[in-house]
Amino acid sequence: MKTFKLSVLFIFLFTIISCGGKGEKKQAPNNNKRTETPKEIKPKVDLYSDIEASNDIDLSSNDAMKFSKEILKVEGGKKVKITFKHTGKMDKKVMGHNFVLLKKGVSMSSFGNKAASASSNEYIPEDTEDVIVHTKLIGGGEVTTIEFDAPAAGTYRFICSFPGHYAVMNGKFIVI
Ligand SMILES: [Cu+2]
Repeated sequence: MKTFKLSVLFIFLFTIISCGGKGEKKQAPNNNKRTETPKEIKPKVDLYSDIEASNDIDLSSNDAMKFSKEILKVEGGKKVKITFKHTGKMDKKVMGHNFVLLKKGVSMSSFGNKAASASSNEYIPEDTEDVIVHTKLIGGGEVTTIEFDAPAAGTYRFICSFPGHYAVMNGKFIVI
């Protein structure tokens, strides 16, 4: 009888181990999925190639502190025209916006912090050498236009320098 009971026990244990083995095998496809995830992220990096270069840019902002575009792409060696509109209703004293194109390597936060105290000059520090070009500060319903020569090929940052805005109101300006 004892031998029979042991045999049953062995068969029982063998079944559990086998099932366990199958369970592990089932997890294998999940591990494969993990390695597939970076492949899915890759197109995000390539997104910029989907954006066509245009040197005649329409950019807007609103009362929710948002730029309508976060990636601007232009062709080098040509003029760039930016028509910048504030589609909100709030006054520029409380929700003013501008477009400030920073030179390469300029930190958005260090410039943004300096600019916040330049209220007498529409939040552009008067002696700054950090800026390529900027628009005037506008409030709800206003539109402003600037024209300038595209800087050298590369990626630049643009921000709104109204106090507290640069952290959310910023984007990349790409010259190809
Ligand atoms: Cu702003």
